[in-house]
Amino acid sequence: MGRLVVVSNRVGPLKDTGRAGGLAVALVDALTKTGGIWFGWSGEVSEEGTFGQLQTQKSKSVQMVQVDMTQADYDAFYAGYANRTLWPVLHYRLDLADFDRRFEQGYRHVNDRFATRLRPMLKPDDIVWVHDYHFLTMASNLRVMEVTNPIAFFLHIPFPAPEILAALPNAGSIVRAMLAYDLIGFQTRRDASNFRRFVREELGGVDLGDGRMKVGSREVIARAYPIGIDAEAFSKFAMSPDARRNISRLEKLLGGRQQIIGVDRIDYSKGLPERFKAFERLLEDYPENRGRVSLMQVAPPSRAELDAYIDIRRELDELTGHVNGKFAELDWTPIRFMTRSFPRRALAGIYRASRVGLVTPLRDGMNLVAKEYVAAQRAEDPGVLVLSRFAGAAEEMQEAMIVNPHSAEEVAAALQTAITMPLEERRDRWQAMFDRLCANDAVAWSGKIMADVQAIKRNGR
Ligand code: ADQ
Repeated sequence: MGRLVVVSNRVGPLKDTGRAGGLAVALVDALTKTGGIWFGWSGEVSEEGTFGQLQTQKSKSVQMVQVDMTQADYDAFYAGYANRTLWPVLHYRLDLADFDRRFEQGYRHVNDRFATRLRPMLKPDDIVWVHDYHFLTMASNLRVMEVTNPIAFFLHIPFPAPEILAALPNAGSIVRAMLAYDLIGFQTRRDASNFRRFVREELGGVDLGDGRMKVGSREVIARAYPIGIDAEAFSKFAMSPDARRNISRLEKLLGGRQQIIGVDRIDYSKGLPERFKAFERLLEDYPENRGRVSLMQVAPPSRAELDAYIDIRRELDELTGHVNGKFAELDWTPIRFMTRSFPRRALAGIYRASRVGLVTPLRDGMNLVAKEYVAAQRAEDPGVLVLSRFAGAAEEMQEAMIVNPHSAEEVAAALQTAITMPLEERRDRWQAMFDRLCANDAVAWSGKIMADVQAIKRNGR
C-alpha cells in the first residue's frame, strides 16, 4: 500500500495538544497507518511566499510540510476568493459574495503554486487527499504536471443548489476543474446530489449510479461521506479532571438553574443573531424561564479583518446588551457571551454541564459542535440537542429537536420542550444519536474514503 499525502490549507497538529479537533485526529490516524505527508500553508506571509523554503517537521512516519504565501496571495486567494467569494456562495449567501476577477486569478495561481511545490514530493504509489474549498482546482494543476496518482477531495462546507452556484462567475470552469479529482466527497447526500445535478445540467455529465458520473471520457465518484468526531475520546474528555473542574464551577454558578450552550466561531453562517433573538423569544413567550434558564455563547472571533465579520460581532454585542438590559436580575444574567476559546477537555465539561445544546446555523457543512455536545453528555442524565435543519448533521441526527433557525417562535418552542423534556425521552433520543456517533466516528469516515480511493487505484482510472 502506498503512502497518503494530505493537502489542506492549515496543517497539523501531529500530536494531541489538547486543542486538536476530530479532523486532525482522523487525518493523523490515516497518515500514521500508511506513513505520508501533510502539506499546506504555514499561516505566514513572506516576500518569497510559495517560492520560499519548505518548512518540515517529522513525527514517526508522518512528515508535515508547510510553505508561506505572499501578501498578494493572501489577499487574493485567502481573504479574497476563498473567504469573500467561495465561503458566502457555498453557504447560499450571494448577498455577501464579492466577485472580483483578481480574486479568482489569485486563487488559481495559488492552487497552481501549491501543486508545483507538491509535485516533486510525490511517489508513484501515493494516494493524494486534498481538503476543502481552498483547493477546488488543485487536481487539475497536478494533472497538467502529469500526476496520475489517485487524487481524492473532501469538501467540508456545503455544496449549494446549481441555481445558487450558477451566480458564481466561471462556475462551470471551476466545477470542470474539480473533475480532475477521482473521488469528490461531500458532507451530506444533498450536497453530493447538488454537485451531480450541476455536472449533469451545466456540463453534460451522465449519472452511472451509486455516485459515479461520466463526463466525456472522464469518470469520477461524487458521494456523501459525513464526517464524524472521535466520539469515544470526546466522551472521555467530558469525564477528565479538567472537565470536572469546569463542571463544578458552572454548577456552583448556576445554583440549580439550567443552561443552554452555544459554541461557534463568529461567522454569519452560524445564525448567532437569530439564536439570541430566539432566546429572547423564549423569555417572552415562556416567562417561567426568566431567572431560571440562561444562554451561554462561546464564540471565538475568526477572519476578523473581513467587514461581514466585524458587522456580526457588533450586532451580537448589541443583542446581548439588549436582552440582558431587558431581563437581567440581581442574581441572574440571561446571556453570557464570551469571545474566547477553550481547550477541548474544558469545552467537553461545559457541554456536559448544559441541559440544552443549541446549534442553529443558517447553513453548515456538518457542524461538529452538535456531535461533540451529544458525545459529552451523561448517559444517565443527558441533555437535549436543538439542531438546525440546515446543518449537515441534521441528516444523521434526527432524534435531536430539529428546527428552522429563521423562526424565533419555532426555536423558542423547541427550547421550551427541551428544557421540560422527561428523563426517559432524553435518554432515548440521546442513546440513538450516541450509538451512531460511535459507529460513524472520524476514523471510520477517513477509512471509508480511503477504501473507495484504494478501489479506484486497484481498478485503474
Ligand atoms: P467550522 O465552521 O469551524 O468547520 P464546526 O464543525 O462546528 O465548524 O467545528 C468547529 C470546531 O471548533 C469544533 O470542534 C468546536 O469544538 C471548535 N470550537 C468552536 N468554538 C470553540 C471555542 N470557543 N473553544 C474551543 N473550541 C471551539 C468546518 C465546516 C463545518 C464542518 C467542519 C468539519 O464549516 O460545517 O463540520 O469544517 O468538516
